[in-house]
Amino acid sequence: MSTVAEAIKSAFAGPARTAKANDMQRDMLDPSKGENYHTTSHGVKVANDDSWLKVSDASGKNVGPHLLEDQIAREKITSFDHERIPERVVHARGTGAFGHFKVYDDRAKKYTSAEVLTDPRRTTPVFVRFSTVQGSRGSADTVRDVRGFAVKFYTEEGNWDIVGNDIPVFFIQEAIKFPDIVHAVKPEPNNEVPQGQSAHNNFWDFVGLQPECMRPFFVPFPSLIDYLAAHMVMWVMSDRGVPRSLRMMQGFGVNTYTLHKLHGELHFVKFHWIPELGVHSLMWDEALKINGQDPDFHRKDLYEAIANGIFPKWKLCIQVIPQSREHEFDFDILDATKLWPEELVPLEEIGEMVLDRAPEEFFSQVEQAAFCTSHVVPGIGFSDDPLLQGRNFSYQDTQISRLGVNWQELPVNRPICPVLNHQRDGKMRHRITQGSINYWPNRKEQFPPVPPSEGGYETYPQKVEGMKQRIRGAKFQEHFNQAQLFYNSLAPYEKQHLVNAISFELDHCDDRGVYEQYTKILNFIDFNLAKQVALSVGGVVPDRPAKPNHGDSSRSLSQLYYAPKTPTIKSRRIAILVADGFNLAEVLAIRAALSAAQALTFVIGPRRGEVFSAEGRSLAADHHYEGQRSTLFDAVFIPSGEHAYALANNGRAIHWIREAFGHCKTIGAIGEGVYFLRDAARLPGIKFQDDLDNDAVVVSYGVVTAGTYSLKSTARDTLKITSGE
Ligand code: HDD
Repeated sequence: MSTVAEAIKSAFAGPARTAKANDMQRDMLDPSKGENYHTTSHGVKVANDDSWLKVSDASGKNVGPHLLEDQIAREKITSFDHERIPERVVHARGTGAFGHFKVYDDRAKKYTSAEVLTDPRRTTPVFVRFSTVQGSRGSADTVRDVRGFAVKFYTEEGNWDIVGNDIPVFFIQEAIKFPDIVHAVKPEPNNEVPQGQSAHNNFWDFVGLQPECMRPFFVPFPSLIDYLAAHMVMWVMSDRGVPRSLRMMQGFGVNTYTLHKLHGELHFVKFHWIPELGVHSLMWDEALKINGQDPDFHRKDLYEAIANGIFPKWKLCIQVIPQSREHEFDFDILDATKLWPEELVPLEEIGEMVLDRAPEEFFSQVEQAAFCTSHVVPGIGFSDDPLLQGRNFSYQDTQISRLGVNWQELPVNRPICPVLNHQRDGKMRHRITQGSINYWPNRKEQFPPVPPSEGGYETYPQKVEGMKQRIRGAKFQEHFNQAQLFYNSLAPYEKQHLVNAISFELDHCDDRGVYEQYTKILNFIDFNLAKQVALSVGGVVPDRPAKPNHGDSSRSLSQLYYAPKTPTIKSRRIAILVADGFNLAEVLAIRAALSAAQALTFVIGPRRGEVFSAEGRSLAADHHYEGQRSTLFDAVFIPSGEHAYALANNGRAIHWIREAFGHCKTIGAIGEGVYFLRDAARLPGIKFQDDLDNDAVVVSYGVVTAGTYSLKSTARDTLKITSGE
């Protein structure tokens, strides 16, 4: 067996899903095991880690300055001074987790030789980093923004990265515009405002100030100026911009890649991740409040689910177009501002990814994680998608400035398979390669290239012919058809949320020219949309559409399409609101039933710690009413018992329920709990029956269902607390 084969075998020894964990073990320190004392970074034991060396008298009184001589203090301070690395220029705020990926079968073999996509016996370790785009490292999680969804597969043939987002299209078509869109959306250069949002003049100026769209639709000459963002703006302003959880988002590779095998036809491909739990969002009001109440809401939610063994799962799907059909569509399939409607190119489900391990140390495993679109493995390649071509340059480059030229040696980034080449030196080189050879060809035949038939990466031999020009094709210059398609595909309430979101953002622009201009652009997408937004933000109210809406829709563009076939409350956070005097039996029963359905329950009481039931038995409240507000939960249950009168006299408890109701949370109550809802919380628009004794109610989406629900039956029957769509 060759050395390479041996190395692969030993790296993957044991269960393959733990291969990356085993690999990182080499660099891991478990402080609870082995030696336990303090040393300098050069290994000398430290006798005093609390005082800087200084001059004092015999009594210990300080009589002189600190001494520069203190090598121990100097080393500690210098190390601290250099703790930070530059944050990512975009996607600075993020979190991540490890897991594994497996294909269901070998159906993708007709397209590709990539074994990660075709060998069902393999389990490939993965690391996924989720992020927001605009804000800095310390910004909040639930801002309105695109979410990054970057997946690193540690395959036996090397690392493969799908550096995607939770939205299938991008703002721009050409990488050369990336610095402009990023500068426009990021805080403005004069005052560094705003943080964690796109609601400011520069962003809306950039996405609105594009002269072409004001001309007739067909632009008869090649244009260098973009007007492309219309489609993606619709997505970000929709509910997609405020996900309920990172675990409830779709992921998209966005760019068009290619699949190929030796001597086969080239296929264009788009990658999709579909979450097991469906696609769900926060309400905007909720998101705004969570930003203040718990800015780490998303990262905590990810780790909470993993810690409770409810591992986030996504299906990997592909859309494939053979090269021979490239020009059959009325959009260019290499244009990253366009999606491939599923009605035209169906999704093929090929595998599943599970995240089951949180990082042990954030900095070394998440902050230092680095992705490159150019990292592909044999059988997967690039297309001429101009955005992808530019990205392939940009990522490697940015990693060098963020982490140094040897960034691929860092534990989270290094492949599991052997890395054997003649690249050497550079800052922070870790590996020590023995011997005198560092070039190819060499007399020892060390590290020879590998022919494609034995696994060497082969670029698909594509025929190319043309003129060198800075232009874009005609199909690249149509920007509104798919923006309309997206808008038309939304449910009425999703459309309303979109109107509200754009209205919020434009209201934050104080330059009249900017918000007036964007309301004009909306009229190229939909007349009603433009009218509603213009009326609320003082924009230009149109009297007729600037472009007729074609009326087409695609059902998979609404989040509703992804509701799981069997409704689930797995991992949902359910609050049980109590005061002293509650009915303990009901609380225990509902807790048991909800836990059986893998929901997470939290008792919220007047204080953290002991609260007392009607019989005087104690139960530990996880939080108090002020500590954790309704925004942090998916549903709430109020048991019966005299405690309801205490709740009814507590303004915060009333606010708790009213706010939950306002955010369309499911609310369940029994007995006196129902009186609390009816007489104290007075949920608007809800009619309760007159006689509610011993009854239970569920209020869901403003509809009340009364009846006697059994607390002993199965979790699904119990109060029918279901996840909100
Ligand atoms: Fe990018 C980071 C996704 C276009 C240049 N990008 C970055 C991350 C994600 C994406 C998820 C965070 C990776 C991580 O977690 O470390 N970017 C996208 C998508 C795009 C896209 C889906 C469009 C299809 N990006 C894009 C272009 C360029 C860049 C056109 C430059 C020409 N992106 C970068 C970057 C970043 C980055 C500056 C910042 C940090 C990093 O790369 O590692 O190089």
